[in-house]
Amino acid sequence: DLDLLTVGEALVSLRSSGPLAVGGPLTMHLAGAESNVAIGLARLGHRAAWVGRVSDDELGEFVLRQLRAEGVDTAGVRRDPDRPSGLMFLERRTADVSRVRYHRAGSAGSALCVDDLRAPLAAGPRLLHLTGITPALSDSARDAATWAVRTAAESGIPVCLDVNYRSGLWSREQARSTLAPLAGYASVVVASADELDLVAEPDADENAAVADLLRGGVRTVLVKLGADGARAHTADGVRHVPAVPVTAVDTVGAGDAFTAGYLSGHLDGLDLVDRLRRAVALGAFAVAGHGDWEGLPRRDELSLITGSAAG
Ligand code: KDG
Repeated sequence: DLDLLTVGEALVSLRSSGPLAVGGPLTMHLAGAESNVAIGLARLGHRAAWVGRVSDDELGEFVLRQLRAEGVDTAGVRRDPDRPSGLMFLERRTADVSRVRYHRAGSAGSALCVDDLRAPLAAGPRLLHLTGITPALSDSARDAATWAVRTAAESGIPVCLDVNYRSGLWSREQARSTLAPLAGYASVVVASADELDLVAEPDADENAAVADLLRGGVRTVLVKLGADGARAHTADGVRHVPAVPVTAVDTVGAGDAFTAGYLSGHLDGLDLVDRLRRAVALGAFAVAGHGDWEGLPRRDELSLITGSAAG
Protein backbone atom coordinates (compact mmCIF):
# COMPACT_ATOMS: atom_id res chain seq x y z
CA ASP A 1 0.00 0.00 0.00
CA LEU A 2 2.51 2.44 -1.27
CA ASP A 3 1.14 5.77 -2.48
CA LEU A 4 3.99 6.73 -4.76
CA LEU A 5 7.02 5.08 -6.29
CA THR A 6 9.61 7.37 -7.83
CA VAL A 7 12.74 6.33 -9.70
CA GLY A 8 15.90 8.27 -10.40
CA GLU A 9 19.37 9.32 -9.33
CA ALA A 10 19.97 10.98 -6.00
CA LEU A 11 23.00 13.25 -5.98
CA VAL A 12 25.25 14.63 -3.31
CA SER A 13 25.05 18.37 -3.80
CA LEU A 14 27.91 20.58 -2.64
CA ARG A 15 26.76 24.14 -2.27
CA SER A 16 29.00 27.21 -2.20
CA SER A 17 28.05 30.62 -0.90
CA GLY A 18 30.29 32.41 -3.43
CA PRO A 19 32.32 31.81 -6.62
CA LEU A 20 33.70 28.26 -6.72
CA ALA A 21 36.91 29.45 -8.38
CA VAL A 22 37.98 31.18 -5.17
CA GLY A 23 37.17 28.20 -2.94
CA GLY A 24 35.65 28.54 0.48
CA PRO A 25 33.30 26.33 2.45
CA LEU A 26 30.91 23.93 0.75
CA THR A 27 27.91 22.40 2.48
CA MET A 28 26.70 18.89 1.70
CA HIS A 29 23.07 18.19 0.81
CA LEU A 30 20.91 15.54 -0.79
CA ALA A 31 19.68 16.53 -4.27
CA GLY A 32 17.78 14.85 -7.06
CA ALA A 33 14.47 15.77 -8.58
CA GLU A 34 12.84 12.41 -7.80
CA SER A 35 14.06 12.23 -4.20
CA ASN A 36 12.81 15.81 -3.77
CA VAL A 37 9.35 14.67 -4.86
CA ALA A 38 9.46 11.65 -2.54
CA ILE A 39 10.39 13.86 0.41
CA GLY A 40 7.66 16.37 -0.46
CA LEU A 41 5.05 13.61 -0.33
CA ALA A 42 6.46 11.94 2.78
CA ARG A 43 6.41 15.27 4.66
CA LEU A 44 2.68 15.46 3.91
CA GLY A 45 2.13 11.99 5.35
CA HIS A 46 1.94 9.95 2.14
CA ARG A 47 3.80 6.67 1.76
CA ALA A 48 6.50 7.40 -0.78
CA ALA A 49 9.30 5.13 -1.97
CA TRP A 50 12.42 6.15 -3.87
CA VAL A 51 14.32 3.62 -5.96
CA GLY A 52 17.72 4.04 -7.55
CA ARG A 53 21.33 2.94 -7.15
CA VAL A 54 23.62 4.50 -4.61
CA SER A 55 27.33 4.01 -4.01
CA ASP A 56 28.45 1.53 -1.38
CA ASP A 57 30.41 4.09 0.64
CA GLU A 58 29.85 7.03 2.98
CA LEU A 59 28.20 9.12 0.28
CA GLY A 60 25.70 6.38 -0.49
CA GLU A 61 25.12 6.04 3.24
CA PHE A 62 24.49 9.80 3.43
CA VAL A 63 21.87 9.62 0.68
CA LEU A 64 20.05 6.74 2.38
CA ARG A 65 20.26 8.35 5.79
CA GLN A 66 18.70 11.59 4.52
CA LEU A 67 15.88 9.75 2.77
CA ARG A 68 15.14 7.56 5.79
CA ALA A 69 15.19 10.55 8.10
CA GLU A 70 12.49 12.07 5.93
CA GLY A 71 10.37 8.93 6.10
CA VAL A 72 10.95 7.85 2.49
CA ASP A 73 10.87 4.08 1.88
CA THR A 74 14.28 2.97 0.57
CA ALA A 75 13.72 -0.80 0.68
CA GLY A 76 14.21 -1.15 -3.09
CA VAL A 77 17.48 0.81 -3.27
CA ARG A 78 20.53 -1.07 -4.56
CA ARG A 79 24.05 -0.36 -3.33
CA ASP A 80 26.53 -0.44 -6.23
CA PRO A 81 29.96 -1.66 -5.08
CA ASP A 82 31.77 -0.53 -8.26
CA ARG A 83 30.59 3.01 -8.92
CA PRO A 84 30.79 6.35 -7.09
CA SER A 85 27.97 8.66 -6.06
CA GLY A 86 27.00 11.34 -8.53
CA LEU A 87 28.00 14.80 -7.36
CA MET A 88 26.61 18.20 -8.16
CA PHE A 89 28.29 21.52 -7.37
CA LEU A 90 25.80 24.30 -6.89
CA GLU A 91 27.74 27.54 -7.15
CA ARG A 92 26.14 30.70 -5.87
CA ARG A 93 27.98 32.96 -8.32
CA THR A 94 26.06 36.10 -7.32
CA ALA A 95 23.03 36.64 -5.11
CA ASP A 96 20.83 36.12 -8.19
CA VAL A 97 22.87 33.73 -10.33
CA SER A 98 23.51 30.09 -9.44
CA ARG A 99 25.37 27.63 -11.63
CA VAL A 100 25.28 23.84 -11.61
CA ARG A 101 28.17 21.55 -12.49
CA TYR A 102 27.67 17.79 -12.51
CA HIS A 103 30.17 15.02 -11.79
CA ARG A 104 27.82 12.14 -12.48
CA ALA A 105 29.02 10.33 -15.65
CA GLY A 106 29.55 6.67 -14.75
CA SER A 107 27.92 7.11 -11.34
CA ALA A 108 26.10 4.42 -9.39
CA GLY A 109 22.80 6.20 -10.09
CA SER A 110 23.41 6.20 -13.84
CA ALA A 111 23.82 2.38 -13.82
CA LEU A 112 20.11 1.96 -13.03
CA CYS A 113 18.64 -0.93 -15.03
CA VAL A 114 15.34 -2.72 -15.60
CA ASP A 115 16.09 -5.41 -12.99
CA ASP A 116 16.36 -2.72 -10.29
CA LEU A 117 12.72 -1.79 -10.89
CA ARG A 118 10.94 -5.14 -11.23
CA ALA A 119 10.21 -5.80 -7.55
CA PRO A 120 9.36 -2.18 -6.59
CA LEU A 121 6.88 -1.87 -9.44
CA ALA A 122 5.38 -5.32 -8.83
CA ALA A 123 4.49 -4.11 -5.32
CA GLY A 124 1.77 -2.02 -6.99
CA PRO A 125 2.18 1.63 -5.98
CA ARG A 126 -0.83 3.93 -6.48
CA LEU A 127 1.27 6.26 -8.66
CA LEU A 128 4.57 6.10 -10.52
CA HIS A 129 6.62 9.28 -10.87
CA LEU A 130 9.51 9.73 -13.28
CA THR A 131 11.44 12.66 -14.64
CA GLY A 132 13.10 13.28 -17.97
CA ILE A 133 16.43 13.32 -16.13
CA THR A 134 16.59 9.55 -15.59
CA PRO A 135 16.44 8.47 -19.25
CA ALA A 136 19.25 10.95 -19.99
CA LEU A 137 21.69 9.22 -17.62
CA SER A 138 22.71 6.14 -19.64
CA ASP A 139 21.35 3.57 -22.09
CA SER A 140 20.42 1.20 -19.26
CA ALA A 141 18.67 4.00 -17.33
CA ARG A 142 16.74 4.96 -20.46
CA ASP A 143 15.67 1.34 -20.95
CA ALA A 144 14.67 1.16 -17.27
CA ALA A 145 12.59 4.33 -17.47
CA THR A 146 10.90 3.17 -20.66
CA TRP A 147 10.18 -0.26 -19.20
CA ALA A 148 8.78 1.25 -16.01
CA VAL A 149 6.32 3.64 -17.67
CA ARG A 150 5.13 0.97 -20.10
CA THR A 151 4.72 -1.66 -17.39
CA ALA A 152 2.95 0.77 -15.05
CA ALA A 153 0.57 1.93 -17.77
CA GLU A 154 -0.21 -1.67 -18.73
CA SER A 155 -0.94 -2.49 -15.06
CA GLY A 156 -3.26 0.48 -14.64
CA ILE A 157 -0.83 2.46 -12.43
CA PRO A 158 -1.06 6.15 -13.40
CA VAL A 159 2.27 7.62 -14.47
CA CYS A 160 3.39 11.20 -13.83
CA LEU A 161 6.18 12.34 -16.16
CA ASP A 162 7.94 15.56 -15.18
CA VAL A 163 9.97 16.70 -18.20
CA ASN A 164 12.80 18.42 -16.25
CA TYR A 165 15.04 19.09 -19.25
CA ARG A 166 18.72 19.27 -18.23
CA SER A 167 20.84 20.81 -20.99
CA GLY A 168 24.00 19.53 -19.28
CA LEU A 169 22.94 15.96 -19.99
CA TRP A 170 21.59 15.96 -23.55
CA SER A 171 20.43 18.11 -26.46
CA ARG A 172 16.82 19.14 -26.99
CA GLU A 173 16.65 16.84 -30.05
CA GLN A 174 17.92 13.86 -28.05
CA ALA A 175 15.51 14.64 -25.25
CA ARG A 176 12.54 14.92 -27.63
CA SER A 177 13.23 11.62 -29.34
CA THR A 178 13.21 9.82 -25.97
CA LEU A 179 10.66 11.81 -23.99
CA ALA A 180 7.90 12.24 -26.58
CA PRO A 181 7.29 8.46 -26.76
CA LEU A 182 7.47 8.19 -22.93
CA ALA A 183 4.79 10.86 -22.59
CA GLY A 184 2.42 8.55 -24.47
CA TYR A 185 2.31 6.32 -21.38
CA ALA A 186 1.73 9.14 -18.89
CA SER A 187 -1.54 10.25 -17.29
CA VAL A 188 -0.01 13.49 -16.06
CA VAL A 189 2.74 15.45 -17.83
CA VAL A 190 4.44 18.31 -15.97
CA ALA A 191 6.54 20.83 -17.91
CA SER A 192 7.59 24.43 -17.88
CA ALA A 193 6.39 26.40 -20.90
CA ASP A 194 9.75 26.06 -22.66
CA GLU A 195 9.79 22.28 -22.19
CA LEU A 196 6.45 21.48 -23.83
CA ASP A 197 7.89 21.02 -27.30
CA LEU A 198 10.15 18.27 -25.90
CA VAL A 199 7.10 16.02 -25.54
CA ALA A 200 5.44 17.15 -28.79
CA GLU A 201 6.45 18.40 -32.23
CA PRO A 202 9.53 20.67 -32.42
CA ASP A 203 8.52 24.33 -31.96
CA ALA A 204 4.94 23.38 -31.02
CA ASP A 205 3.31 26.18 -29.00
CA GLU A 206 1.46 25.43 -25.76
CA ASN A 207 -1.92 24.74 -27.35
CA ALA A 208 -0.50 22.55 -30.10
CA ALA A 209 1.65 20.57 -27.64
CA VAL A 210 -1.26 20.11 -25.25
CA ALA A 211 -3.56 18.99 -28.06
CA ASP A 212 -0.92 16.42 -29.12
CA LEU A 213 -0.54 15.10 -25.59
CA LEU A 214 -4.27 14.86 -24.86
CA ARG A 215 -4.78 13.08 -28.18
CA GLY A 216 -2.04 10.64 -27.19
CA GLY A 217 -3.86 9.67 -23.99
CA VAL A 218 -2.45 12.09 -21.41
CA ARG A 219 -5.25 13.19 -19.04
CA THR A 220 -3.69 16.30 -17.49
CA VAL A 221 -0.93 18.60 -18.74
CA LEU A 222 0.50 20.90 -16.08
CA VAL A 223 2.42 23.95 -17.24
CA LYS A 224 4.61 25.59 -14.59
CA LEU A 225 4.81 29.35 -15.01
CA GLY A 226 7.09 30.26 -12.10
CA ALA A 227 6.03 33.56 -10.55
CA ASP A 228 2.90 33.48 -12.76
CA GLY A 229 1.58 30.28 -11.18
CA ALA A 230 0.50 27.32 -13.26
CA ARG A 231 -2.02 26.12 -15.82
CA ALA A 232 -3.69 22.72 -16.01
CA HIS A 233 -5.05 21.48 -19.34
CA THR A 234 -7.52 18.60 -19.50
CA ALA A 235 -10.15 17.48 -22.01
CA ASP A 236 -12.53 19.88 -20.16
CA GLY A 237 -10.40 22.96 -20.83
CA VAL A 238 -7.78 24.97 -19.02
CA ARG A 239 -7.53 26.27 -15.43
CA HIS A 240 -5.00 28.75 -14.08
CA VAL A 241 -3.88 29.31 -10.51
CA PRO A 242 -1.63 32.26 -9.62
CA ALA A 243 1.58 31.76 -7.67
CA VAL A 244 1.64 32.49 -3.96
CA PRO A 245 3.67 35.67 -3.46
CA VAL A 246 6.70 34.94 -1.26
CA THR A 247 10.22 36.27 -0.97
CA ALA A 248 12.22 33.99 -3.25
CA VAL A 249 15.59 33.01 -1.80
CA ASP A 250 16.34 29.81 -3.78
CA THR A 251 14.32 28.52 -6.73
CA VAL A 252 16.11 25.16 -7.06
CA GLY A 253 13.67 22.38 -6.28
CA ALA A 254 10.55 24.52 -6.81
CA GLY A 255 9.39 22.43 -9.75
CA ASP A 256 9.78 19.21 -7.77
CA ALA A 257 7.83 20.72 -4.88
CA PHE A 258 5.09 21.76 -7.32
CA THR A 259 4.82 18.19 -8.61
CA ALA A 260 4.79 16.77 -5.07
CA GLY A 261 1.95 19.15 -4.14
CA TYR A 262 -0.08 18.20 -7.19
CA LEU A 263 0.37 14.46 -6.57
CA SER A 264 -0.46 14.89 -2.88
CA GLY A 265 -3.73 16.56 -3.90
CA HIS A 266 -4.40 13.72 -6.33
CA LEU A 267 -3.83 11.13 -3.57
CA ASP A 268 -6.16 13.09 -1.26
CA GLY A 269 -8.88 13.14 -3.93
CA LEU A 270 -8.89 16.94 -4.35
CA ASP A 271 -10.40 18.47 -7.47
CA LEU A 272 -8.18 19.91 -10.18
CA VAL A 273 -8.06 23.49 -8.91
CA ASP A 274 -7.35 22.42 -5.33
CA ARG A 275 -4.59 20.11 -6.58
CA LEU A 276 -3.09 23.09 -8.43
CA ARG A 277 -3.42 25.24 -5.31
CA ARG A 278 -1.51 22.69 -3.26
CA ALA A 279 1.09 22.50 -6.04
CA VAL A 280 1.74 26.25 -6.10
CA ALA A 281 1.75 26.35 -2.29
CA LEU A 282 4.51 23.72 -2.16
CA GLY A 283 6.40 25.58 -4.89
CA ALA A 284 6.19 28.70 -2.74
CA PHE A 285 7.57 26.85 0.30
CA ALA A 286 10.47 25.62 -1.85
CA VAL A 287 11.45 29.04 -3.22
CA ALA A 288 11.02 30.75 0.16
CA GLY A 289 13.66 28.53 1.80
CA HIS A 290 17.24 27.49 1.06
CA GLY A 291 17.92 24.03 -0.32
CA ASP A 292 16.06 21.73 -2.73
CA TRP A 293 13.62 20.30 -0.18
CA GLU A 294 14.60 21.38 3.32
CA GLY A 295 11.86 24.03 3.52
CA LEU A 296 8.97 21.79 2.41
CA PRO A 297 5.98 21.72 4.76
CA ARG A 298 4.62 19.04 7.01
CA ARG A 299 0.86 18.67 6.68
CA ASP A 300 0.16 20.85 9.72
CA GLU A 301 2.26 23.61 8.14
CA LEU A 302 0.41 23.71 4.80
CA SER A 303 -1.77 26.60 5.91
CA LEU A 304 1.30 28.79 6.60
CA ILE A 305 1.31 29.53 2.85
CA THR A 306 -1.96 29.28 0.94
CA GLY A 307 -2.85 29.94 -2.66
CA SER A 308 -5.39 32.54 -3.74
CA ALA A 309 -8.43 32.20 -5.99
CA ALA A 310 -8.24 30.34 -9.27
CA GLY A 311 -8.83 32.16 -12.55
O1 KDG B 1 15.15 19.76 -9.53
C1 KDG B 1 16.26 20.04 -8.75
C2 KDG B 1 17.34 19.23 -9.35
O2 KDG B 1 17.92 19.93 -10.42
C3 KDG B 1 18.44 18.82 -8.46
O3 KDG B 1 17.98 18.32 -7.25
C4 KDG B 1 19.41 17.90 -9.12
O4 KDG B 1 18.15 16.10 -10.03
C5 KDG B 1 18.93 17.00 -10.20
C6 KDG B 1 19.46 17.22 -11.54
O5 KDG B 1 19.71 16.22 -12.19
O6 KDG B 1 19.62 18.35 -11.98
